[in-house]
Amino acid sequence: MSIIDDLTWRGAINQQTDPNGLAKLTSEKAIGLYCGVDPTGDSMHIGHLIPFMVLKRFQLAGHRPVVIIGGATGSIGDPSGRNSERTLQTMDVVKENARKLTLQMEKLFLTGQTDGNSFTIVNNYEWLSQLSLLEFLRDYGKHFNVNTMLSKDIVASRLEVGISFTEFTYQILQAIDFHYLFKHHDVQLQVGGADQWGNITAGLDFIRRMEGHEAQAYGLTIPLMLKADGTKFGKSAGGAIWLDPEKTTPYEFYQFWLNQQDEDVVKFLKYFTFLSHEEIEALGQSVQEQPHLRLGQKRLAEEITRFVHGQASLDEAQEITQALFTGDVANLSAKQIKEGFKNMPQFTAPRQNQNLVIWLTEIGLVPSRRQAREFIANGAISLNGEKITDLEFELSPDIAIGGQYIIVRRGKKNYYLVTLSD
Ligand code: 485
Repeated sequence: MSIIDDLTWRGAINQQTDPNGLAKLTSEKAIGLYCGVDPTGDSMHIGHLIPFMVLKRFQLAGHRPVVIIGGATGSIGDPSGRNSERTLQTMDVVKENARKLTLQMEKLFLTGQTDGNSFTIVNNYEWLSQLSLLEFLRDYGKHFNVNTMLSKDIVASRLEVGISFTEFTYQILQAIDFHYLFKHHDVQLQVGGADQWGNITAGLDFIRRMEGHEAQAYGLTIPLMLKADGTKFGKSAGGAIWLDPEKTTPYEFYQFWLNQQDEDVVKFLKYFTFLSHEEIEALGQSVQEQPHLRLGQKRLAEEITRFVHGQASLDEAQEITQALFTGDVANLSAKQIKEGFKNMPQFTAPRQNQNLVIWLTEIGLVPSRRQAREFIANGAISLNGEKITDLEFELSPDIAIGGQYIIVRRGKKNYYLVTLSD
């Protein structure tokens, strides 16, 4: 199956500038293609992953992906999809963000790669920062028609509230990039999310102006991801799902995928895994016939966590998941506890021996001693995985995991993390 047919099957194509031309070209030879990202933040999130996984699919099919880190464009900010002017960030912040995104990108494209696979990463600050004002106006600006620029959705939708000359000019910068990569990296295709259509077509127009009408360059966009229930994709209660393990731990990342609705699983397997069509269809059947097994969700969470964070982090995430499910938490490491309990209720307790009933009420975990006694007598309380039913139980700080943590579980599902203070 051709790469374009595969993308179509995955539902990953929104618009194409010339579907037949691109299908023909990609079946005839290995092409260069690119997608850009702006370092407006210090990490990518899972929404960014979709176009880059499309690039990766091209790479696996023998094509040559190029990634642009927008050190220059990111210092301006794309007006696409925003209804108000951005506040400029300092160049230092943009630079630091660019460094972080470059590392994330290298991890995605280089890990587990065999030598044959080509991958290039460039920063558009390299060439865009070299343009002088007069060069910009004479060699580039002259080829852009303001009427066409105004008609782009992104600009048109901003005319009422206003748009600065700076943001208005953004599309020219992205167009210069496409032309630059066309000339210097033999790139013939730009990929992006649906909101990038206007910028991508601006680049194609510019390439044709400069290189003639026969120039073979193409654009392809990916649909905006929606969930079956209409809510926004990619957000959890705690906000965006980041690729940076410091911002979203691998355990949280794994859990996010594990908890997806049955209705969304097949769509996500198609977008976020490299599993074959047969494997995805079999998982889809399992989700329909035996939804309680959650095989689709499990496989999805495994594949994408391994791809983004590696096997070791996946193993840890699964160990934490398993321990919290069975209640057998005593063998978790301090690091695993920190990850797994990040979003659970937290308490602190002084490092001293104390009667359990008093301890539970004094740290505020249970509202009254009467209730604490009731819970304990009913066998509802366990400490680090061990059920305590003795009302006279004397709690010693020695039981803390890593000298720091005591995990309290009440009933089957309620976990609390108590950190001993010094
Ligand atoms: O030559 C280019 C320079 C910069 C860009 C692209 C080509 C970045 C682009 N203008 C942009 O703003 N991208 C967004 C970003 O950086 O967060 C998002 C898009 C989304 C998808 C994703 O990047 O909104 O649709 O393309 C990778």
